[in-house]
Amino acid sequence: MRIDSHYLQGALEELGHIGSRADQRGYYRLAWSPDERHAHSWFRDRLKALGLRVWTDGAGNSFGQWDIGEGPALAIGSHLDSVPSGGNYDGGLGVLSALAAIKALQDSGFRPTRPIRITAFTDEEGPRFGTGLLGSKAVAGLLDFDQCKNAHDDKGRSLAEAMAEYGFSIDNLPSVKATLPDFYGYLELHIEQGPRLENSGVDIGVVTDITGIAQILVTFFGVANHAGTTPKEDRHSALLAASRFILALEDFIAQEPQIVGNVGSIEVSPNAANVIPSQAKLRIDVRSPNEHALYRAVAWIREHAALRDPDATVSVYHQVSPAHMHTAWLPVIENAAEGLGFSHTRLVSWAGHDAGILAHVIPAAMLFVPSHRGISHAPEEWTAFDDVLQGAEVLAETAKQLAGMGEVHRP
Ligand code: HGY
Ligand code: MN
Ligand code: MN
Repeated sequence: MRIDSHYLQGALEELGHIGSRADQRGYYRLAWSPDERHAHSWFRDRLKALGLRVWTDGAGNSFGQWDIGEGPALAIGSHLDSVPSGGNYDGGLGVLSALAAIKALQDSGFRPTRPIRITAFTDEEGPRFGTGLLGSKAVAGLLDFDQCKNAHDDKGRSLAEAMAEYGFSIDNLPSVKATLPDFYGYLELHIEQGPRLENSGVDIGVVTDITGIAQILVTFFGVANHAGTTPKEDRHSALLAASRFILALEDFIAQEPQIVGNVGSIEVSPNAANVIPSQAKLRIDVRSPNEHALYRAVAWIREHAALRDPDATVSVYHQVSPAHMHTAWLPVIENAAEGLGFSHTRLVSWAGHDAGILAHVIPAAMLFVPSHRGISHAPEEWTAFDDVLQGAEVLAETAKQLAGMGEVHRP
């Protein structure tokens, strides 16, 4: 069985033309944007060209199914949205590798005993509405529907309005979970988004666990006043409190081996050099593969925000629990890699993924390919095509094994 390298390379290049901007570097395939929806319609055309049954569900997820065999389908896929100024490989490579893998299976004359479904989930990243992993959460029945109904982007556009622009009603989101019984399990190829594989010269990463994530909005308050005339002892700057908090957070995380954290954005009002800030909003991302450590990080943030400003508000707007990959499937990926002559190693994913949501309700597994210099969520994100091809071959071989396997227990 061989991956059609021209097909895969061509698909990557075509996707690479969707979501780039003339005046800015990187990709902007943000959820429910014209570019992201274009990527999905382009992808569905590719699915149709492979002779698959194609549809979209109420969450805007795109599917193509090889209707063969019987029973629930093995799903293979990832996401097509990106972070702002992101790369073309995060998510996109998993979706296109799934395309190439199913083409290789079809071309080889393989006939699976169960259907195989290629999926592209909506809004995996979340930066526009704070609704990360929306598409996979909707399928898994783990969506916070009230959060979705109240979600707005930084231009005041609601998620409901953005969805309606493409013919999707937000009211249909809760019904998407009814499709879950059609899923036998889920397999995802993804770039590692870190330096471990490239630094160790290993071809394939076999994911054991996916980190938990909490994204938190912390708002500090001050008193707006004149930057020149206000006596020093009377100044109450929200930005100063936020700055002290950020440095303290950095010190806390530095001594916590199981926690990583990032303050990714700060909004200051009224945001003028000659006005003492009355408000400073921080968006924080903390992660741990250990549920207790993640709770400790959130508790630390609540406690120390109050220490810096008794009026500070803390709101956790996105939280996913750590997830274990389906243990029985790890050796299937490892055997596929070995059979193809590729090296492999087990590792924990510090990036969140759709597989980390689905693993709570169906068997799920992930494999990684190296990221050059470990860079991701940036225009420099890149994976050598040899590594791309190796990953697609292991994905196809693993899918072939799983599509032929008997029933497995659901988590
Ligand atoms: O943020 C993440 O870990 C993923 O890339 N969405
Ligand atoms: Mn991703
Ligand atoms: Mn990402």
